Amino acid sequence: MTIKFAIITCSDTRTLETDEAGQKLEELIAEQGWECIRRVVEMDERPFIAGALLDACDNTDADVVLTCGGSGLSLRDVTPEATRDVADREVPGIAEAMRVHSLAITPFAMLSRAICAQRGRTLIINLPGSTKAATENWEGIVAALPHAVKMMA
Ligand code: MTE
Ligand code: CU1
Repeated sequence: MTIKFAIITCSDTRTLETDEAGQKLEELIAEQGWECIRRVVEMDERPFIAGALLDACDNTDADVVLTCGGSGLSLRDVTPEATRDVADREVPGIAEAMRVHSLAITPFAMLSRAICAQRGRTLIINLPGSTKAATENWEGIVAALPHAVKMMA
């Protein structure tokens, strides 16, 4: 079963070309035999991120939208808030699993405010912004994604 992904990197400083974590997520998706249909970079502005989430959920056939970055404690970090703005309901277990997995690697994992949520038949997952952290969080949840997508069909 293929899963279609969109990636939204939330950063004031990155561009598509310098978005190393987003590029790494594309590789991790391809490794599973899945498909990335879109990758964009948005500034850390809540309405911009919410708009990009709405567009990816409602105007593409992405099953899963990954955000990358903006989930920490800096005052510019607003990705979880933008996610909540567009969410129908949260899926807390996915964020819990990311933090459980990540806390075995670094205590900084507790500083993630990431959430996961559903909008219609699309799952939104907040991942952290560094390449290392995004990769580790992905590894903590990847096994459950096919069943999650199957349930939303
Ligand atoms: N999770 C893992 N597995 N590895 C990491 O290095 N970094 C943490 C956390 N989660 C980290 C991690 C740090 S330092 C922060 S600030 C938060 O993710 C939020 O990251 P973000 O602001 O880039 O979204
Ligand atoms: Cu941090």
